[in-house]
Amino acid sequence: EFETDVLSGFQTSAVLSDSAREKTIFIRGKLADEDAVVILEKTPIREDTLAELFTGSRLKLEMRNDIYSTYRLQPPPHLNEIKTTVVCPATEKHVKKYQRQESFLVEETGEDYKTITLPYIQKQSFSVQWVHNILEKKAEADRIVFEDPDKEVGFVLLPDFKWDQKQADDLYLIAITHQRNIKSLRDLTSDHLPLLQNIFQKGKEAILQRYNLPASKLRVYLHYQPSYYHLHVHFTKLGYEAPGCGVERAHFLADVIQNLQADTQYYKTRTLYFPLRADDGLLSKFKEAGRL
Ligand code: M7G
Repeated sequence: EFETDVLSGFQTSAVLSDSAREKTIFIRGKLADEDAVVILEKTPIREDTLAELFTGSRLKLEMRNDIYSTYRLQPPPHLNEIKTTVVCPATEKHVKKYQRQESFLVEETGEDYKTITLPYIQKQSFSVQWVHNILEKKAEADRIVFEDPDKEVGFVLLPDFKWDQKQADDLYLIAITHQRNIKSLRDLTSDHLPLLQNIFQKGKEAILQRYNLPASKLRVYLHYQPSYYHLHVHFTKLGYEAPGCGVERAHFLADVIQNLQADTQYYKTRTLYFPLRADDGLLSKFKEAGRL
């Protein structure tokens, strides 16, 4: 950890979205002449800091009425941090990802995938450089929780950048495959079962060891469509509703494994359903093809 003033020159141009309930705000702006997106998020109050919060804070009374009173509590600085994520330089696609938008459910047949989706994602998807950096230990190497280095069935398990690792209540890790040619669920066949089973098994074991959280407390799933087309699996704590992770895109890894055991072509042939935002280029492609 080191201190930096990178955000002191940030010029806000627009609020892309915010949520009082999630205590987040997504801002677009300029950082040293480059487009940037900044995400601010207040983090959960941790039980293990309560004693310090109560003894070490300044308290101002706002009102008192009968048995009721409200206060403003000013915690010591280290208990009053805001989790901050910066994307810079941000592309137009990043801005769209974080902008509040109406969404529409798309029905994608196996044929639609080949004729509409695949050509689109081949030209239009986010860079997966950050994924390669993790696999090559060029970034986040010190955050790796577990690695199986095998070229075929291996993967890296590490905290998702949505998780600050301060408390297990919002535990969020991702497992990234060493294989680089699997874009998404649609590429999977029964040939990938050893890989998927390996991630499922060893991922759960590593999380039990490191965080003392058993499999019965985990939600293990893939997104379709993902934002990044390099196969990865999400591990989150059951009961935690991660911001921006609606149910519509989630496919349980356990189901994926069973579906492939039953039918090797399952994800090549099935119709898959997922939401797309109003301004998503892929949505326009489905419209142009008369599929919406
Ligand atoms: P996804 O299903 O492709 O997209 O998941 P989503 O963001 O629409 O859910 C990618 C996951 O990788 C997300 O949970 C991101 O929070 C996480 N992620 C993205 N980036 C750029 C990074 C990164 O640089 N480091 C880490 N550790 N996680 C990231």
